[in-house]
Amino acid sequence: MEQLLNQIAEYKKEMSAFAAADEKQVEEFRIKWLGTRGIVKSVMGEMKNVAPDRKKEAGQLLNEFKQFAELRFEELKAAASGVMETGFSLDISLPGDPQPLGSRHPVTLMRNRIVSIFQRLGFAVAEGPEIEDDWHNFGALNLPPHHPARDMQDTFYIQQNPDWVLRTHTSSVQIREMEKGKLPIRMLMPGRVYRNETVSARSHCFFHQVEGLYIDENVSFADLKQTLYFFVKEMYGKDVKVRFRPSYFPFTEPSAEMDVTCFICGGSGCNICKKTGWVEILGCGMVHPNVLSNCGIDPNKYTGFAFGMGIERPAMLKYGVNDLRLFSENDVRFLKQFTSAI
Ligand code: 2U9
Repeated sequence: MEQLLNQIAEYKKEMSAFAAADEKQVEEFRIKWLGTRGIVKSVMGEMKNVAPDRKKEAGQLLNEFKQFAELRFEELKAAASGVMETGFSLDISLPGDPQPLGSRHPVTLMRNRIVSIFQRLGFAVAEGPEIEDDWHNFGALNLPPHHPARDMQDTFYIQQNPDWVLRTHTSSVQIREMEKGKLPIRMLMPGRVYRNETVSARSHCFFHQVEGLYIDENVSFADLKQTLYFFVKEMYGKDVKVRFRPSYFPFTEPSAEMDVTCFICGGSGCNICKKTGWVEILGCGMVHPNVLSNCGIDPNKYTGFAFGMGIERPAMLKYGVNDLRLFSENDVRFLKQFTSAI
């Protein structure tokens, strides 16, 4: 009996000291200790050699020994299969869950194309808030108090504060840049803008635009034209022709709209250009002296040009999209169709 006690103590020590590197070694442990010809079984067989008056004590001891071996086996199995104390199973060798890869939105692709052309001319990108105060959206831009653009019909006003609007153009970001007083300014303002319009295939209550602003000493209309010529050649190809038509914006004087020969029909006349052979792509002009002084810039020393263009229309033409609403429905079947390097 004493010999059995010592033997069991030795075996327990051996089992405790054993560590399995993998599940194969756990199985080897099971066969050695708990298998049909394993050590536990043969130790249990010692029962027949124990004196009758100590059989009860030996029975308890042997049962406890068997439980010890079983528990140790469970521990080794859990450690090898990565079952942690929390009960979560983690197998780091399994492949990860597949993450479906998204694609860039067509409006983002078109914005990036436009922005990258002007960046090569040294224009930096600036962003600003979509909720604006009346001054930055209208007042500073020389829009008089009763200008139709301020009408509730055209502009979303914020109920809690009549001084706040959803910006109707990104020109408000230019005003913020000019107010900082750091000149010269050569900046591009891409962003989302809001107009109170009924949503349809051709108009939406929000859309995206890119505006640009260049202010320095001696900036002229010739600089404006050359900058936009460069943009058009990069964007639509070197064979495209350009024309300027006089226009009116309260924040620029003189103002113009720029057309390019229709890149769908090449100028011969189609539905897109309404048979005129020309497509309007942007508005532009020399920054009005009132706008400069509103932002603390001396109009006798500095001049500047500005331009603005929508993003959705060129994106619709390039990608053959015929309904503006598709851009904001977030239907992945629509979105996954567009790819590009930028
Ligand atoms: C400042 C001064 C002048 C930005 C300009 C336009 C002309 C223009 C429209 C084109 C299509 C907006 O997206 S659209 O509806 N924009 O025609 N934007 S000049 O003039 C500025 C901007 C900022 C301080």
